[in-house]
Amino acid sequence: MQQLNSLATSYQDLFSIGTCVNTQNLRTHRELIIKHFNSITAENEMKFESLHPEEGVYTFEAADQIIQFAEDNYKLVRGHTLVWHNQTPKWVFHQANGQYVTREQLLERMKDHITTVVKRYREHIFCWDVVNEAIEDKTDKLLRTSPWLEIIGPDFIEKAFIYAHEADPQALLFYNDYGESAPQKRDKIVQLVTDLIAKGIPVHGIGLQCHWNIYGPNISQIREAIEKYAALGLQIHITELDMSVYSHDDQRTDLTEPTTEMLDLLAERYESVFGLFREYADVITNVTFWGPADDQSWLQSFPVRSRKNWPLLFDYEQKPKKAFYKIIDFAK
Ligand code: 9MR
Repeated sequence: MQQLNSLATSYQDLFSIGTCVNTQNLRTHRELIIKHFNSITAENEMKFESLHPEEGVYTFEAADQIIQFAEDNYKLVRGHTLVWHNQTPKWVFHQANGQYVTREQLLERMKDHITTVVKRYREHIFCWDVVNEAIEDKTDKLLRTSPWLEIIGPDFIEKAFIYAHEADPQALLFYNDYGESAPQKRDKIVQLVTDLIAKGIPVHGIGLQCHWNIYGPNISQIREAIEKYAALGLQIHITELDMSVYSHDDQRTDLTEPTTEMLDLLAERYESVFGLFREYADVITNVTFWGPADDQSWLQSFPVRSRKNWPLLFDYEQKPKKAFYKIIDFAK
């Protein structure tokens, strides 16, 4: 049988290729990850609730295991994520009597968390998603409601970047969000980052999550978004790429295998988005998939329960799909 080329090796002159990992798939998908990816992101193990479940209690075992894997196998590590409204334990925002902490107290807790985590992995993590998903996507407001915003105010974002930069001046610091190609949200992200740059805040990149599906967003919308982000003069990372085989409002749960049409469309979409990424390889410096293979995708049974999905390049058996061949063949 013909040997499969490595995805990461094929792209080594353009950008690094990543996958999110967890302590389970580092065992079950070990060879696949080692062969095809040269960058990894912890799927959950470096989030606030994983690292810092109680005040004064840090639990680093799982994150350390991921770092060790990266060291042993020469992988880059993207840090994910320092400040987020999700997967952050309640204690962070509350006093013993249940009331919110003060602005000063929350800033102190944020600083303690960021400093401890970023310093611990200083030698190993080349970039951090410092603030994740802070933009509001339903109304006209710029920032989504969260305890971070309510207690500290909008400058919680700049403070997070400043603390992260103090803890590791070498690390590249990213603002990371989803829905990045929709014009309204895109413009809000651009506004937020433009303001940070104008204030001299140490921000070095924009993370475009790119949780897409086989029907959209369309290529011209993605191109327009990349153009606008590139104009900010920062690096772009594609941080959580996947391509659901269902449109947004499709609720069907009957499929046990993807249809041929789905796999063809998936291949076509991956082919065209990677064509675009290659065109912008001077600003796009990392492309990370949100999972090494279909069976490890967060989209299994989410957001529709008991529904299978096939959003990645490798299938349940960890075999390459048509989409894989479409993006690895560009040199020909
Ligand atoms: O893939 C992650 C899943 O295992 C978790 O249950 C979920 C909890 O919020 O987070 C998933 O990863 C998210 C990432 O950290 C931020 N962007 C959206 C991702 C998918 O929900």
